[in-house]
Amino acid sequence: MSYGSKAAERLGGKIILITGASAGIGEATAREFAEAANGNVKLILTARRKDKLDALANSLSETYPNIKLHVAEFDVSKLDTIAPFVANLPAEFSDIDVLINNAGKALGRDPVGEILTEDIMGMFQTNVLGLITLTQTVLPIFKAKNSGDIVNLGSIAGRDPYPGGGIYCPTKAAVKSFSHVLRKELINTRIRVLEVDPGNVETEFSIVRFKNDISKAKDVYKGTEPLVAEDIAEIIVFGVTRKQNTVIAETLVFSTNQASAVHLYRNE
Ligand code: 8X3
Repeated sequence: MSYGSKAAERLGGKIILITGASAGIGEATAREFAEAANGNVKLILTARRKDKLDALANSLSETYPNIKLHVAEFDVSKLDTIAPFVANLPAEFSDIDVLINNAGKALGRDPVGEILTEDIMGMFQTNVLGLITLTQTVLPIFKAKNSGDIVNLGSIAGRDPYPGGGIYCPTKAAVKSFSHVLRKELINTRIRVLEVDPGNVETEFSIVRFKNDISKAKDVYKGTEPLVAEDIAEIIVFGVTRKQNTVIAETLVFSTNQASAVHLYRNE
């Protein structure tokens, strides 16, 4: 999507750190920022799957020869690696301007009482502890220059908890609560906190949730016209490219045929 010259100007030369950039919303957001800035950005692309990040970086460099990219294998759930990762960023990428806390996952839909401990730990470790720790680590950089954007990926699950979401929903509610606290604590700064809460988005999300059971994953979107990663990426980039005095604090994003976590119109 074209955001026009204002957006390109506002993004010009900014350093943007994206977690979970190897696929889905993270990857689409990287592409969207590159396009909106016409390549005049510095992207720090992080995820666990380095091969996918390399492929994304190659594709971005081909389209935007002027773009600056730093690709790093980085797992936000490994909390003790976060501070060294940020401290050891190459000088050209160290003064981060925008943090996109995108990495997150759902594991299973088991009812409470039957949830695997490893799934509980996995979701909290990435969605909550990783997000909080990375934000805490980057925040001093923003405070030092009194500017910066934190974009937290929440979910309809954080607003409208549903059966089978005994852990995923609370993790996203935690993201919402954390975002609120941050926005209030930073009220006397020029640091902006944006939270984007998607409904159903067809990405690897459900494949991960159902542990590679493709047919179960496909059933989630059956008969619907779900959002795709690019739809959310457009909203993230739109938010970040608003005037400095404007913060799109919270955005709930559904496909046209979704009205709550469980209200979905299926044309079948
Ligand atoms: C993803 C949407 O409805 O599966 O965050 O929780 S949902």
